[in-house]
Amino acid sequence: MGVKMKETIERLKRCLGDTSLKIAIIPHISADGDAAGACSALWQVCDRLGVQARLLTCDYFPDYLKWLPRVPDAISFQNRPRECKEWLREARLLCMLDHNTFAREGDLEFFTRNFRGEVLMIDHHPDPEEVTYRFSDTRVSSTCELLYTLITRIWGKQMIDAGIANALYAGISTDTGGLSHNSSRPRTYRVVADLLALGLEKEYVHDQLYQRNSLSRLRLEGHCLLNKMTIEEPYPLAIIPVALQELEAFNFKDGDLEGVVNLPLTIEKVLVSVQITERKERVKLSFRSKGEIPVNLWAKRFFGGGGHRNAAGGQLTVPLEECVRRVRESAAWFFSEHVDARHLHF
Ligand SMILES: [Mn+2]
Repeated sequence: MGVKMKETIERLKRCLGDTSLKIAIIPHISADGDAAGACSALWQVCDRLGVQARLLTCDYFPDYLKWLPRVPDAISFQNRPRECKEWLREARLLCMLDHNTFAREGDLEFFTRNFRGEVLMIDHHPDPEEVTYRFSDTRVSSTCELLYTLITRIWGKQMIDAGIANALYAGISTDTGGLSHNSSRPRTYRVVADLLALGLEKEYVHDQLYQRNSLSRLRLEGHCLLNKMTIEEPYPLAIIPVALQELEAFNFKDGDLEGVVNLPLTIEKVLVSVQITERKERVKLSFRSKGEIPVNLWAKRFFGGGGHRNAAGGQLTVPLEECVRRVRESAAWFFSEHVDARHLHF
């Protein structure tokens, strides 16, 4: 831990020691388990400190994350914009969790960029924006792992109770595919071991996250694999384009396609997988890869997005077919520029 980090922790500790402080906690658009887990954990810490917090989101949390303490109390800018704006005027600390730029806060961006108080960022994506207190480390498994370190450095392990441990573990587990990727550092397992000792209810969290599928969600997954997935030979690339109409036919709810993009990578020779999903006003893209292949560069160059080396996202406001065409066309560039020639063929 560098001097600057120590100094930042001291300043942050003083700042959060003031119980008259009001804080706003904000996840990224289309919150995932890591964003929601971190927001839940941080709000629970605020509750224990007696600090008033609100969780503001530009959209809605998916149902499979609503068991997380405090997540059901989130205020959405979609249906309660006035309350969001009011809290952002009153709050003195804004906490952006699991994202590196205000640009990932959807319609809240305009108001958060013009926020007058201090800003805390806790995140693990590359190229973070400059803010007052920045904890950003691309080597950690998840924002929740980094948040654990921050909480215990500031208040000690006694700050972590079962509710906070569950939330932090939810983030670590979902961002690593159940500790399968992004989790090669011993530190991640030490954090999980600590969380277990501090009351983590691991079976409960697994059950909530992974064993509460609806029948229509599982059928949608089957439809994607059976009818939609194509292998884009000669490249070791799978794509899964899904139209809005199909989503509606399967009674789609936010979060229902979570993890589907990872499934093609279980095919031996597939090295890159792209999920292309048509939503109401845009087409969302989700990129995954194996090993050294940097799909974030592909997402950034052609699809207005970015992310991690092995997991990235993007979006376009063009029709679905046009988006699929651009993925196919730019695949030639991506595979020749960024993929080792010996992996070039399926
Ligand atoms: Mn994350």
